[in-house]
Amino acid sequence: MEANTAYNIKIVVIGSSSCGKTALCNSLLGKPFGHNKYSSIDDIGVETVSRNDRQIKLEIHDTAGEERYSSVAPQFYRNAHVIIICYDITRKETYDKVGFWSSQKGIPDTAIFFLIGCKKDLEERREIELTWGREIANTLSETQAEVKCFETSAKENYNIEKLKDLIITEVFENFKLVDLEQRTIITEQRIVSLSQPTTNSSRCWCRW
Ligand SMILES: Nc1nc2c(ncn2[C@@H]2O[C@H](COP(=O)(O)OP(=O)(O)OP(=O)(O)O)[C@@H](O)[C@H]2O)c(=O)[nH]1
Ligand SMILES: [Mg+2]
Repeated sequence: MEANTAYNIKIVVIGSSSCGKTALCNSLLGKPFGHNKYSSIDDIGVETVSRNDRQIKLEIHDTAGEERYSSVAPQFYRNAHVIIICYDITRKETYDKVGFWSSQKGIPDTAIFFLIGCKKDLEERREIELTWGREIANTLSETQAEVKCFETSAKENYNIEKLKDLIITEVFENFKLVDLEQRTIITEQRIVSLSQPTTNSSRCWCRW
């Protein structure tokens, strides 16, 4: 009976200002690369994909990395299945902040982490080697499940499908199906949850 069941994967994308979060989110959502002039405010996009007869909604939460929003409100992480921590391979200071972002208050213990080095196409300006990214991912893996690290380019659509596929594979391997059954609807203004993730499925509540 899985064929008609919709599953929902909540993904929160975090990292320092201008490291490429919004461009990555747009790529995951199949939107073309464009030069973003403005810093993001928190934003949500949804991409529906089909895998093995399963309809899967990737609910992608983009966040603002500006200093004045130097952390993300804990409730933003509620029920997140996946946390993508981004850094910019051309700016070491964004790599140095990975530890800060990984230890944000509110990130569920069960969340699966990906560490993504953005802007791989800018090789001539590279400051961070992939091996450095993998080192920090290994360090993070000491306190949570294995953290996968690789590089993407939103501009050249490089490794975007790989990231999407790995997210789906990892989530279906690590979460029970009941934890993924769709329990939110997206309205123009907000996401309304239709059930509690744990016991009381009759109660309604809003994420914000
Ligand atoms: N060459 C190249 N530039 C990129 C890539 N991704 C993002 N950029 C550029 O880097 C700048 C910042 O990208 P954003 O995606 O807005 O960064 P952000 O992390 O969302 O920034 P904030 O919302 O301010 O925290 C923009 O000028 C993008 O066009 C990429 O893969 N390659
Ligand atoms: Mg942004």
